[in-house]
Amino acid sequence: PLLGEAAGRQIWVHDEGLARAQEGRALPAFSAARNPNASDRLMREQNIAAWREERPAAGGEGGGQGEGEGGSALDAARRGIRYFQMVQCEDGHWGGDYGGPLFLMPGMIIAHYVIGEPIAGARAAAMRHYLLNHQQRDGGWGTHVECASTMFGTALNYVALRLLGAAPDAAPCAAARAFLHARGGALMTTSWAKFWLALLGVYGWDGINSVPAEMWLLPRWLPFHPGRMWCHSRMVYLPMCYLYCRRWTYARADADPLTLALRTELYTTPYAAIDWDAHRHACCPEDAYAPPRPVMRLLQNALAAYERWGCVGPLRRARARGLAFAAEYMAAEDAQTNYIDIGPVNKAFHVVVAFAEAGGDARAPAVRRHLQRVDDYLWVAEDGMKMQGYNGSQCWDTSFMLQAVVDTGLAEEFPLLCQRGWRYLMRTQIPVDEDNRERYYRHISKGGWPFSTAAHGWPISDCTGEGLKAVLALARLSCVEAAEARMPEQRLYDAVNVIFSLQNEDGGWATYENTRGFGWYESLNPSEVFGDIMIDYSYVECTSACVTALAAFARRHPRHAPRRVARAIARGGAFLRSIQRADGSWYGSWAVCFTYGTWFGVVGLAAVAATARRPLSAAERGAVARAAAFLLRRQRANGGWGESYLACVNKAYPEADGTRSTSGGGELGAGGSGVVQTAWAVLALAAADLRPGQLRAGEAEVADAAAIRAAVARGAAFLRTRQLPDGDWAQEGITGVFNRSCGISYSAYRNIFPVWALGVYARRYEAQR
Ligand code: LAN
Repeated sequence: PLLGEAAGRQIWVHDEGLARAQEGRALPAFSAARNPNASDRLMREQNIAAWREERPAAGGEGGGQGEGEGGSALDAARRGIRYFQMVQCEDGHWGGDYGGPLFLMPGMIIAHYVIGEPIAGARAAAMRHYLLNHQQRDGGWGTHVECASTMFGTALNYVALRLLGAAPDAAPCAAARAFLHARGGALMTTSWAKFWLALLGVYGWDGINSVPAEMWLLPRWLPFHPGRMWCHSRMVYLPMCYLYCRRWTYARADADPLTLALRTELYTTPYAAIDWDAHRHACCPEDAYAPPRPVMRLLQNALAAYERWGCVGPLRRARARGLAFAAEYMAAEDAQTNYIDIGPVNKAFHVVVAFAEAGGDARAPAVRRHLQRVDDYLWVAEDGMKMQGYNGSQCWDTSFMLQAVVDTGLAEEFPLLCQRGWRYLMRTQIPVDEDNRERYYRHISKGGWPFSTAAHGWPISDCTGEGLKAVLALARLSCVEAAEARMPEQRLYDAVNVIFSLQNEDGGWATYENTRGFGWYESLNPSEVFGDIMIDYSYVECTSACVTALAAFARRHPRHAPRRVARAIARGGAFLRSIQRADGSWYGSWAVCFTYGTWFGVVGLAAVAATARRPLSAAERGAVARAAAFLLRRQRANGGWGESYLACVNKAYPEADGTRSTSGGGELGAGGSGVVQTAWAVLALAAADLRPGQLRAGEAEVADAAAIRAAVARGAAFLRTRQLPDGDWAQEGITGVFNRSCGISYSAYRNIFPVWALGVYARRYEAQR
């Protein structure tokens, strides 16, 4: 049953009439060669055009652009909010382009093709536009928009382009084939790409490593069980096991001229002569960020033998039972998420699974429901139509923006913004646990906030933390109190309960669930391209978000479970200290990179002491001082900080001061600085400049207070020089990341974090000048 909740749903509809009226109008200029990140212009232009309230005067209040041209940092923050409130959607959320990965859309295109509903018309044209924009000079595509070409990106996007109607002898196709053939053809792409090719019938199933459905029948108490995996890996290998065990293949693969042509185009040797089994482990070395370990290869070889000889008698029945459970599990996931599914990979696989389960009938209700929810993943910007990494980042962006606005002290100037944002968070908090949740390895949900929408419904630890903080901050505003329904206290307690329940034994918080498996699971990581995906680890971001949320909650509701709150916070703080790096930084796993992690680390530690109403301990102060010293060392000559996604890949802050690092893309902004990283560093340093109550008696300020303040002022000045006249900032390099290696766009970050940093700077420092 579809939930009525539509808030946050972002879909693009092609308007034939409008398209005809605009024919000939130049598309916004876009050059992936200059910067592969689109600045989300189409959505922003539409929302701004629909804005009915007062518009900011050109150039904004308090003078022109940049520091030194008059106006204060607070004015700059205000201009930033005035601009960004026009981008807010009516239902209260911000969101935007959540593209970046280039390995997602091909799966969706293949899924449509194999169920007999190929993508065509305007949609296909918009997707082709995107693919061509992101094809690189060497003919290939990266795994995401900023990285050098990979066999993963190229094999998939080549096939996607062909399925969207490109002719094989068209120049882009010829160039892509040259890239593929020079590296051994599609036999050398990655396992996930091969899987899609096998579904399409242009790769042999014997060349795919086994994903046995029997694994779901293992007893739950075993140290290894797929139910203990990180939910994203679990939910990808679930449809894979189903499709693999059925060796499901596009029915017309042997007769369709297009698949027959692909069988010759993708390989350097005749298709019929390929020894598939010999290529199960083959993968181009450039792609292999996390090459499967020897023990996994042994296991895969044993499973290959099992697939050939062992799957008989009682074992056949076990497979059938495993398959039946997998089908039931996927149906439950579809129902729980309103057919959105947890992410873009299992979503595309489930389209095929629903079709297979319906005996190849594309009119079956489950298939139709799936197709209705494809649009949730598609996004249109000036670089074309893309598939996003999620059904959006609505709740996450909104929670941050609302906290930023409150922290500028300007919130009461923006009642509409606050009221709408409040309503979005109220509607998006998840009201109930999933039915039968234990059978499907689901954690509790009631009281949590998701990353995107209520209809998606998977709660996440840090989204719950940020959502709770935003709600607590807004509840005190008179513009919200006067106009909006109060949030029942019980709903706050439910959120706190979700946070409690997600704390791990190590004191930290992971993403969606507790850490259920063990570190050695990583030696069973079959993905080749993604690192640390097998279990849900504790992260600095999730831990800090939960610690600071509990601290904010305790300040307003000191009588609710005070001892439990205090203990959770203290354990969280100890965990944060335990994962600080020797150089004083924290590694950011979900955004780029050390500035992000360090911001979370510092504000987390500050919250620990604040809740205990004591000054920071010597250990905490030492940790904060080391973090500050790290940031001070990393500030660039122009006053900013800057990292590209390569900082996450290499686990090192980039030294390069150039605008582009030399190996494989990676955008750094002007003089090596970017506005988003600069904002995180400013926020982190301002938090590291401890106030009297945070210091021990007798200490007036931290040792390097003067250096911190000077650095913060230069950082804030940098943000102001980069602000555009309308209050926006230009889109720079990609700021999000996942699984160590893949960049993902957060196009709202360039507005949210500079506003936040300027606001904090203005209130804390500017007032005193
Ligand atoms: C996300 C998006 C949100 C993100 C934060 C909440 C920001 C983070 O703090 C915790 C991790 C989380 C929830 C996260 C995890 C990995 C996701 C789901 C993504 C980056 C969005 C897309 C990505 C997903 C794994 C992409 C599909 C690819 C696979 C390898 C399955």
